[in-house]
Amino acid sequence: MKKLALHWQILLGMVLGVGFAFALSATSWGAEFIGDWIKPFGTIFINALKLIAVPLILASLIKGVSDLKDISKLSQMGGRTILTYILTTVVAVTIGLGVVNIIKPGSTITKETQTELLESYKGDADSKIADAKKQKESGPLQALVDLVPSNIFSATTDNRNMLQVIFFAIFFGIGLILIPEATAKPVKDFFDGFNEVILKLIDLIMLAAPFGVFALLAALVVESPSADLFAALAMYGLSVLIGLGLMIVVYILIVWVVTKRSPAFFLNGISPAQLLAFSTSSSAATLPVTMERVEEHLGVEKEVTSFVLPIGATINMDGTSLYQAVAAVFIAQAFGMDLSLGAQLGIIATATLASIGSAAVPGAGMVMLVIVLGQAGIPEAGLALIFAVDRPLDMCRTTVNVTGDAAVSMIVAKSVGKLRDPEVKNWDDHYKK
Ligand code: DAS
Repeated sequence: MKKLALHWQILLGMVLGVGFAFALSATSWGAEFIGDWIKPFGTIFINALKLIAVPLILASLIKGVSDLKDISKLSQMGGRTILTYILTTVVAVTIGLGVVNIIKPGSTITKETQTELLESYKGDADSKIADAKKQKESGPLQALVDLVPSNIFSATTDNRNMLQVIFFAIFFGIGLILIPEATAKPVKDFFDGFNEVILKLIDLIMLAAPFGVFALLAALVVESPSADLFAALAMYGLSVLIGLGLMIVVYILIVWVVTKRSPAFFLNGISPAQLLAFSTSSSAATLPVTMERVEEHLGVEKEVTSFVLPIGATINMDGTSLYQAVAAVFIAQAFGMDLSLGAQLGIIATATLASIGSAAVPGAGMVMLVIVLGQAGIPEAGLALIFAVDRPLDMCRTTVNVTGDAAVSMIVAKSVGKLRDPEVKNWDDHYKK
């Protein structure tokens, strides 16, 4: 049978996972069975992807930077990348504020549901508030200090330290540019080969993708909150989803106008990474596939993908910043607070900064939301109101985070003349390589 294109394989795994979980939810033992015997395979799949994310960043970034030959190109691309990321994040937060002020989901939540949520999710909210307090207590330059790892091997131990790995890889790549070409060549060849091996490992892991997402979605269905909670928070969830949907349209339009690539071309190229982001709720776990899709199906040269995408996975979280704007105003509305325009503009600034600080792992956006709430004078305990539906919304905002990274990498590539016609017309050609 002709091999199914990757996004159909992933979609099939997702649909079967949801169907399987719903079928078993009719039994008394279903949830436990899925938790004990199915969910672990989803965890293994995500861990395998994260396992290769760090070596992939190291190898591809060191190679990408050292191929730049001179440092001025590095700062040129770096400047364009960071600026474009900040611009798309500000647009995302503004869309979020627009949607939540129009729909006003906070006015639809009843007092008894509010009380129930505040009580039942108080523990969860308190732990996120404690995490955020730790982050706030560190000085204003802590994020800068955290950028430089004291030990590269400890830096590679946790995906939250991805920025430290990126810093080391760029630093090492600069060193390679500055030493004589003859001495640098064997080192660059090594990282070339290392990169090829990692890309092959990605292919192998992706062979398990349908089974991995099957397990992830089955686990999600059995762990999802009760239907009445979804109903009570439906307008809030809808506000986030409308905002995220509008952000995807913005990306498609920007890519269409700036790079002349059609919406169908863009979505067909990035959809496997989007589906993986949706299933894993982790930009870090999705990064290896995002890099391969953007490079081989969207035509962005490696020296751009190896630089722009790892940085994007850590600091460019447009979906998260949009969600933080909607959540903050929703909580304010639920508490009967009328936020001034000044407070809402303040949310644009803090949500943009907060999404940069969010780690590329599930639920990270929630911790930074406490910072946004604090800055806007909104009760942080209100976090409990949105906990119940955070996981499905995390899946959606992570999908937007990854889509934004891909769109920006195409725009940056176009601006430095590194966007080519993709060599791989479809995923199968890649396997034949
Ligand atoms: N799940 C995060 C990510 O990986 C985003 C978030 O928590 O909002 O992008």
